[in-house]
Amino acid sequence: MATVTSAALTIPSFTGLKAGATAAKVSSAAKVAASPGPRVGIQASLKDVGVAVAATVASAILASNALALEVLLGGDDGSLAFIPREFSVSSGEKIVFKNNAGFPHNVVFDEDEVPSGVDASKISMPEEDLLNAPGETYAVTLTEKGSYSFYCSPHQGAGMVGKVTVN
Ligand SMILES: [Cu+2]
Repeated sequence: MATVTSAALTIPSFTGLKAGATAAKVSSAAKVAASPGPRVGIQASLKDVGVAVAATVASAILASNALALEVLLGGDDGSLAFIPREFSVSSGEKIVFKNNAGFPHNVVFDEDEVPSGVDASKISMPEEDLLNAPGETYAVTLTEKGSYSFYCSPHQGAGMVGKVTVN
């Protein structure tokens, strides 16, 4: 079940969305947003939304367990950031980090900021491994509940860091 941790959830605009196959995906995913409050758009079709999402998503957007949560590496505006920067997932939910702009990027979990018993190296990309092309992805599934911090090793100094809470 999806949970939304931030009351200030922003909703990506789907004005740029093309009709057709992607629209079908969005409507089936929209059922997930069962909680009261703002309606939550699912970012299953991020590639078609582009700029609107990069500009508006500052918080978590969650999919059901059946869907992967997509996190962009780099903003369309050239910002060196994970978008969203902080988010929550359910235990076992897949997280897909997708190269967007400003690459090369990678995804490295901080060994000091993962739940005890979790081996950060097993959920991280190797530090020397980089996503170099647009659309390349790195997927990870976290099962141990708790909070995890991660960063992009080439851009950690520029503030490209993020945090995921596994519920
Ligand atoms: Cu980076």
